[in-house]
Amino acid sequence: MTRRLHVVSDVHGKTQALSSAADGSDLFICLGDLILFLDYDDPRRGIHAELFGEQHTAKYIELRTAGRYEDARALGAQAWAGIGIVDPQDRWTVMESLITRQYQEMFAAMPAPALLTFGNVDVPNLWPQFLRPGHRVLDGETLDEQGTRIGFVGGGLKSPMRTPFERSEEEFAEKVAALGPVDVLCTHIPPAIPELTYDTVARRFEVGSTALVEYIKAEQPTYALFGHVHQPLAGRFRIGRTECINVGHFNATKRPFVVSI
Ligand SMILES: [Mn+2]
Repeated sequence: MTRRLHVVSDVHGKTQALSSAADGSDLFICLGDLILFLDYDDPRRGIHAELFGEQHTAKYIELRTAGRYEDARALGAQAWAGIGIVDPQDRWTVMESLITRQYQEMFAAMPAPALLTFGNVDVPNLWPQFLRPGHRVLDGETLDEQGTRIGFVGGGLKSPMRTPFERSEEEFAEKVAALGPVDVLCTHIPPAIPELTYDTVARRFEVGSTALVEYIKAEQPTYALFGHVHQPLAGRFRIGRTECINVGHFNATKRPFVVSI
């Protein structure tokens, strides 16, 4: 029996659209990046804007877009000092409370049942308190859905962006190796294929995984589904018989990727 699968990734605060993203599906999957720190298209949205205002956020986005991460960090430190918070632990306490509020809204809107994994812009240890019945988090695990094997690996890899959930290549590769053969591979980040990792608007390469490329070559799942790159040079790429597909930037499209399995 074929089943209709809806997949979203990079939700980044699009709560309202998320609540109806599973409508008409047999199975719903979310590949992470629920939090909105910065909206590169709208300096009024997100945690940075909430803390430091639109003007500072616009400047911060400009520096990061130019690849000037150190300058962006210096500007950030200045802004924290400006609101009287200097100690990194105190900063985290403030961030955590804002992230927690976003998660409250996101998980309330998250369809159930849902299969979930983490993005690089997520804080995994804050998830358990918000999960509702029917929400299942998978990371380095495979489940059998009526004869279709679906494997999940969450998180990102170390990057100059220093996002909240970045793993070492080794740790990521271990998670991939734990999957065994699958029909559908679900990850937040793409395999390290230049067409899939290049963002045409940010004009830089995001980080992809070579462990995923090796896994796909060896196991040849039918689909490798992922998100992470918001405006990819290629939304699809073939590796042997595997169709590698970026499910799209839900924050912008407000639509799930739909596939029959
Ligand atoms: Mn993202």
